Amino acid sequence: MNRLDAALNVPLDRRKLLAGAAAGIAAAPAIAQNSIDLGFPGGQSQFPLTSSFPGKGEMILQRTTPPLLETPMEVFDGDVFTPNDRFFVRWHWSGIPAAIDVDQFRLAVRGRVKQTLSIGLRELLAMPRVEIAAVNQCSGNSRGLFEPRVPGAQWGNGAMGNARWLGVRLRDVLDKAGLLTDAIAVRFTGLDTPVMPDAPHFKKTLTLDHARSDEVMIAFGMNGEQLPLVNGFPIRLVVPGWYSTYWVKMLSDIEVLSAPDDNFWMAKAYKIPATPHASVAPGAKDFPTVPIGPMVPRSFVTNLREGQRVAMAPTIAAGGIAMGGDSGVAKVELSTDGGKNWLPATLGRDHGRYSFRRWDARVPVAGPGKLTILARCTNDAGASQPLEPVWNPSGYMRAQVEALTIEVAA
Ligand SMILES: Nc1nc2c(c(=O)[nH]1)N[C@H]1C(S)=C(S)[C@@H](COP(=O)(O)O)O[C@H]1N2
Ligand SMILES: [Mo]
Repeated sequence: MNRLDAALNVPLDRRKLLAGAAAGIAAAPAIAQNSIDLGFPGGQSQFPLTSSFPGKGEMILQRTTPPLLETPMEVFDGDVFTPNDRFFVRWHWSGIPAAIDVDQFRLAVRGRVKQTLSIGLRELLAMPRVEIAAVNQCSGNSRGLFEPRVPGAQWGNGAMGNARWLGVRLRDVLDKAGLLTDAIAVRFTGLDTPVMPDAPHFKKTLTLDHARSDEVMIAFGMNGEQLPLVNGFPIRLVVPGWYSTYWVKMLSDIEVLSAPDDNFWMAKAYKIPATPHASVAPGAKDFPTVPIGPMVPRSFVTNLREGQRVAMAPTIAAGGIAMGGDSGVAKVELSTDGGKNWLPATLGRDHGRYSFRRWDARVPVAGPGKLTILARCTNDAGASQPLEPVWNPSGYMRAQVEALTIEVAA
């Protein structure tokens, strides 16, 4: 048994320990000692930091129940893979199991299938495995930066993370059950439940073709370890290149459908304007919408903070991360003159098209005073970040070129 197998088999024999560690999920975290300013335009942008959630280090506390925890930006300067204990957390409903009995756990595969299945974890772990590096990003990442402001979780840029996901192809699991000829879509549900009895369970659906693609997987490993409970232990759906609303956590039910899914989470929530960059004029209401889908390119400076003072020098080091969305990072360029001239950054190691990619550059400094750095990513499909702000009423899909201003000392 190799090291990874050993690591991933641990939970099968240690369910008591897991239950103990997970007990904190429903408890109110201790009073935060420190806070962080996320730099939102106008209004409150100070958030507490907390280390009181199971399996998590210091995180930005957006909400306690159900947990919304954001990754501080400096974490992304460390490595292109986000440590599991700093990986962001988002749940819609607070009925989240505080422990999973790994011997009892079953994944159901039902609906328009030849044979209904109830798959245990040991069976899943024994299937052929795949590993993919992929960014998990909330549709509403960076929502707090929208101008005018929009309702919803006021995330800074840290509702995203990158991991090596290890698991089995969804297609292999579907093929075990066998699909009936009228199957057209696949719906996913986790173990979490709403608190109000008539509220809609969180359910997301992929078309059958997408569900059967090479990349879509059921993951039980994350950066070489089991998933943290709050990131979906024991298994979650991973949909590389797509926003994480589809990445159903604590996956327990796979239902093959013969008609498009009109459940609340597909038909009403997570809809974006059917416009370029999902952008409409602020205040617009009546526009056609589509369910959110693939991600788009983004890039972030991670080695400098907004407002940071640096010593005068001919050039200064700027570095950060970029993602291509649903295709690889082709280039990252920087501008210090508001987007008139762009200089290329050097790209770091390529971990695959769905991964973060490190970039580094030296930007010229004209003289003392404010210096605004713009970073723009273009992906392998030729899509690039717009300079104009993105706006829609739900605060989804922010992807414009971000500006970071530092202060060069005289
Ligand atoms: N079961 C379940 N899965 C879920 C959700 C949820 O509420 N319940 N939220 C989704 C959303 S909107 C996001 S942003 C991601 C967050 O993944 P993470 O908590 O592992 O970072 O989980 C997705 N999967
Ligand atoms: Mo999300």
